[in-house]
Amino acid sequence: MAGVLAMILAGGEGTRLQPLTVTRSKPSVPFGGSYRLIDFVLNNFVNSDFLRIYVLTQFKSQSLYLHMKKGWNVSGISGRFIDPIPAQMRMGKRWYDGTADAIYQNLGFIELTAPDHVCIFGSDHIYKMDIRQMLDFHKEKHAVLTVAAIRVPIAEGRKFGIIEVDASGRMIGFEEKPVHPKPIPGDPDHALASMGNYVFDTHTLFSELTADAENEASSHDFGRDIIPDLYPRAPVYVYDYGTNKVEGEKTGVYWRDVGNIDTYWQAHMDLVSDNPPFSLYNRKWPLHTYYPPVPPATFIDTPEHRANISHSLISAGCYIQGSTIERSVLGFRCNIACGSHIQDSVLLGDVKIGEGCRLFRTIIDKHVEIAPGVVIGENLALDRERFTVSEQGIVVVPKGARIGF
Ligand code: ADQ
Ligand code: ADP
Repeated sequence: MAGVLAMILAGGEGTRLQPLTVTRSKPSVPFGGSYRLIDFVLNNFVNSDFLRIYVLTQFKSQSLYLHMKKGWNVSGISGRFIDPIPAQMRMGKRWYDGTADAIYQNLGFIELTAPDHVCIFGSDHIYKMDIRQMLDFHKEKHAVLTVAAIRVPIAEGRKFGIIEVDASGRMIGFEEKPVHPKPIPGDPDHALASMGNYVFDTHTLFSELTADAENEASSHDFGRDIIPDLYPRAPVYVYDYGTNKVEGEKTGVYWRDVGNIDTYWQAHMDLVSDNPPFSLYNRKWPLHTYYPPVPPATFIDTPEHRANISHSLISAGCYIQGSTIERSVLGFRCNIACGSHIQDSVLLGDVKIGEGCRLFRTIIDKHVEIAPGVVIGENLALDRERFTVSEQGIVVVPKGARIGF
């Protein structure tokens, strides 16, 4: 697949995920115990056999950079690379304006690799996708641009680019984040949303981005400017993600935008539900990430309390003494003292919980220490005074906090 280059947009500020994005960019937010958000798109490329990948960073990129260096270092094998590119003001003294400008400022890297096709993908979503199938579709249709799309409930339509297609799959309408999203004909409850993943012919990408850069009225964004301008005058096609088949997968397609605390928490609850709609166990689609050198998770009964764990994901390096953990996800190196009860919660890693604590519907960021006997998530009025509480009542304890000392 020498003709394909991947450019991953990983500069997202993630303001709606605060406080998880106070020190790190959205793509480096930990997810699912052992992973970071960026891992899912990287695994999609690597498992599709595409190994020429640039990752464009901008905001608060140190944590992302470190994760990539430790977990995704394939440089050195000729022709294969996964390289982070920091924003470098190559086009003058300014950061990236929009997603199209992020690519425009790095066209030089595309010239260096001279691909036939450039895949421009976001890095904020939980999903699996065999990208080869999207590329095949793009070639079959002789498209200059192909946009991946998924059906979403009409009420969520205003968060996305909303697409209209003709019977052949050609784009005939596109509105970025419309106030009144158009439903799919014959299906009034759903709209067709752009997943923010694009396959471009290199030539078209160059000419469109160069013209856009000269347009002072443009915000230099794929969704707001490039796509609406291109589809009426050139063959832009829409790839239906619902038809994508990942080898070894037993569930249907799953795609989640974890843009705010509630959707981030809900995607974790999906992982620990009775029949998880997203599997971490498909050996044909291994989910690579960085694993720290820590021992296996350890569970110990104490004379007074049994360790009682159900419907939970517990990462390596955790040490759990005589506590109950239900429907929760624990990242690396969580230490839970005896007599605690953790339910419907997400601990990002390096968290220390004292004896007899109770956590309910709580997200705890890294490096947090909680004193014995602290209760979080049962009295939201009190929690609002000390923590961030989401619309749906999920409490978030920020990174590095020491609670109850
Ligand atoms: P949004 O998700 O709102 O809409 P945006 O915030 O631009 O789009 O983020 C797209 C991707 O680019 C993300 O992965 C983000 O991390 C990254 N990114 C954002 N700004 C960046 C910058 N300056 N430099 C580098 N990377 C950056 C888009 C589309 C919609 C589509 C949704 C799907 O515009 O049409 O429906 O994605 O979620
Ligand atoms: P994360 O919570 O994203 O894993 P860590 O706390 O493990 O972040 O730190 C990862 C790296 O990110 C650190 O080694 C450090 O280099 C950088 N980092 C974290 N927080 C900050 C900060 N407030 N300012 C600058 N760099 C930071």
